[in-house]
Amino acid sequence: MDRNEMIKKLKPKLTEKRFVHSIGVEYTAASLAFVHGADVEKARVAGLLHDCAKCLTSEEKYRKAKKHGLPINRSEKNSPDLLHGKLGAYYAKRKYDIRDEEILSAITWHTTGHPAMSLLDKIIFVADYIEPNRRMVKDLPEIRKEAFEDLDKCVIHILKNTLDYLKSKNAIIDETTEQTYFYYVDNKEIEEIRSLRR
Ligand code: DGI
Ligand code: FE
Ligand code: FE
Repeated sequence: MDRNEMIKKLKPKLTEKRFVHSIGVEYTAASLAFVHGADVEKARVAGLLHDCAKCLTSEEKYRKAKKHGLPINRSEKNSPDLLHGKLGAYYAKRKYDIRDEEILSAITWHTTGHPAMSLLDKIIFVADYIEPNRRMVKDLPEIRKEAFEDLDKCVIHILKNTLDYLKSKNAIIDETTEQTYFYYVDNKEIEEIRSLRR
């Protein structure tokens, strides 16, 4: 399926705002792929489709995820919007004919992140947060700079701010979001210790 065909299918599934965001993530992911040496085409496709299941209602997300046999954890049961990554990957495969596991993984994990993400996973996770149409959030200019200079530092910064935000709202925190944060904080520390020894 070429890009025009994907867009023709995707546009009616999203609100205008969500569609504009998706194009923003597509191009931001491509730019990050240039800098970090990832596959630009895969970054574009994953960016374009990452929120393809976002504009269903919470009930629909829960119902469709259940119907298609996707695993649903406790926090997803409480906040079914969290399912739009997994459900999005399902639709990317079934409705947009995406067979590439790297693209499907990046879509699956774009909201919570995941410990030991691939380069493409990280690019989509970050592009989603920094794309130009995103409304201003705390530290965004700094986070945008980090995205092109130190991707892991940027991932940590985004997760830290997301966790702080969720805690301030008393929202239920998905264990994957928290595990991802600790994974990258630990990983960075280990890297720093190694570089001191050299
Ligand atoms: O779909 P987008 O809005 O483009 O971005 P996204 O897929 O990153 O979703 C963002 C929302 O997800 C934001 O409101 C915070 C929320 N979120 C991220 N991690 C968690 C979470 N919500 C809950 N309840 N728990 C989490 O661990
Ligand atoms: Fe999303
Ligand atoms: Fe998004």
